[in-house]
Amino acid sequence: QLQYPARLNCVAELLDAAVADGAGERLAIRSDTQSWTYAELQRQVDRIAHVLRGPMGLVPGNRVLLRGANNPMMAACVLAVFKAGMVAVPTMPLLRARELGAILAKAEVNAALCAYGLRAELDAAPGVPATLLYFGLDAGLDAGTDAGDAAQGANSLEARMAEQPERFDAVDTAADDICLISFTSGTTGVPKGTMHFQRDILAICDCFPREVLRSRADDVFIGTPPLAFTFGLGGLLLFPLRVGASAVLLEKLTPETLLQAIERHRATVCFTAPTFYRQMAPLAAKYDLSSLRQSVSAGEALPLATRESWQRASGLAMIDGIGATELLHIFIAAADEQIRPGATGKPVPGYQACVLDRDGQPVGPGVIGRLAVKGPTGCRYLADERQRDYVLNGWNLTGDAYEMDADGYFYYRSRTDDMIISAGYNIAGPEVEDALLRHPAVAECGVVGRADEERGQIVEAHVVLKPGHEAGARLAAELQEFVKGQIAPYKYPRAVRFLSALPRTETGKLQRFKLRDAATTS
Ligand code: 3UK
Repeated sequence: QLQYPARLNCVAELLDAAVADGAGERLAIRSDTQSWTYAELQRQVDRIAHVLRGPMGLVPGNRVLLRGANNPMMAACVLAVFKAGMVAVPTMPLLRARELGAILAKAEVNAALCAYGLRAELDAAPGVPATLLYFGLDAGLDAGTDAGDAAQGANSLEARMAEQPERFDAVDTAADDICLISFTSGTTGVPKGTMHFQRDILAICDCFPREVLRSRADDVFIGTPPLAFTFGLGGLLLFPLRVGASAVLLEKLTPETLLQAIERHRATVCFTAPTFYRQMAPLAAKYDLSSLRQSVSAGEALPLATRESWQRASGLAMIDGIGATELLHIFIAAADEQIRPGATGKPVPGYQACVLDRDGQPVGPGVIGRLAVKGPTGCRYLADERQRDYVLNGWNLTGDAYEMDADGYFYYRSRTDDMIISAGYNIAGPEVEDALLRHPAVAECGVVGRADEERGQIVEAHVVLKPGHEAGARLAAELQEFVKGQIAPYKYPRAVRFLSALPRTETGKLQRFKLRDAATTS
């Protein structure tokens, strides 16, 4: 299994080693406006690390809140915090002041580096640290957006960087020093902070991308997940660096602009969520996607209908992978000839997985139960009692209902709490969603259980239509009949509601609780 020395600094391995090995002139990070080689990235990271130690007066172990969109400076800030032996606390760009305040307090943050364009909510957050620098200020000044910009120049990270030496020796951290506190999106209750070690950063690079994706130095990684989400941090920064490849970081993405960017940058590996693939598929014919060799889907279940439509559009067999903030990255996946329709895949080499019943006993093939995972990374909640619910005898309980087959493939069914029980039948919403997505009028859908006196719960579908289709009782009845023709008739949605959009998190996850709330309050 994976072995790391007792002392290591992940950035010494990811960046300094690459430059020492001659990768200095290779492209590391590109955006629409910038292009940094490995040597340039190293200089930026080192200067930021000096700013953290010198002008900001921080010491190893201090916690630094990070706030920025996907761009080279944000990437350099994360790496600098790791390199300086400090703890990065990345935050999602759309978070509001109150949510940021909760993170500042919970993570006992000492300092912050914040993109100037995202300062408003942080400045308004309760408990914002006094030690705070903005980056990307120049962009704001050029645009002349804000009269206060000049005054803020004193707090510019770049201005401080210019005064610093070019080389910073990575702090000699222990392999199990914490370097990252990543907050879950928190669909229920207070967000949970998950703590990860220096060696965990390398461990995720040495599992999924090496064993399943088979990433190489000539790969160009591209995609949508924010660097503040571990899906994006791994896929769009750490994985490419580990093999001397390059990453394309893009700030504002739509299905069209992602397709354009794949074409323009000749990207080879794409990371995004199922909805994006679903929306890109009908547009793909207009773009040259011949450079792509793998498309990775994660964040929520990949419906078979979506897998098929993206495969038709791109010619690529998709890699579905389940990951979690608690486990840092993907732990079950399959690529190429290992792909089995309907299955997420098999445990990524390095990880073990099994399916447990309510009492924590393993169940055999073909039985739905609770997914349990063990591997080089795992859940360590920051001061949270929910640790007891997530980890049982070293096994991580992800909250997902899964089924295994006789060959050891794992099939996602639903979130454990989302299983719909109707008239004694267990019905998994995602299966009904997959059936609905096959209907030509359906663009997006979410299926939840609605309380029902007679049946306990009924299956309720929330449907977003493609342009040119009319919502109404006729179409609802047609969709119901359609589902009955696709899967066992008892699973059909007894209620159908039409919406203009589905509620989603910044990470692309359907917020089923909002659909359920809407279902009970009307
Ligand atoms: C769900 C999936 C079915 C599942 C993540 C890749 O999503 C990530 O982390 P989160 O903490 O959510 C974890 C939960 O999301 N999920 C994710 N991927 C899949 N369900 N099929 C999938 N392929 O419920 C899981 O428990 O936001 C994904 C890498 C890093 C990540 N943090």
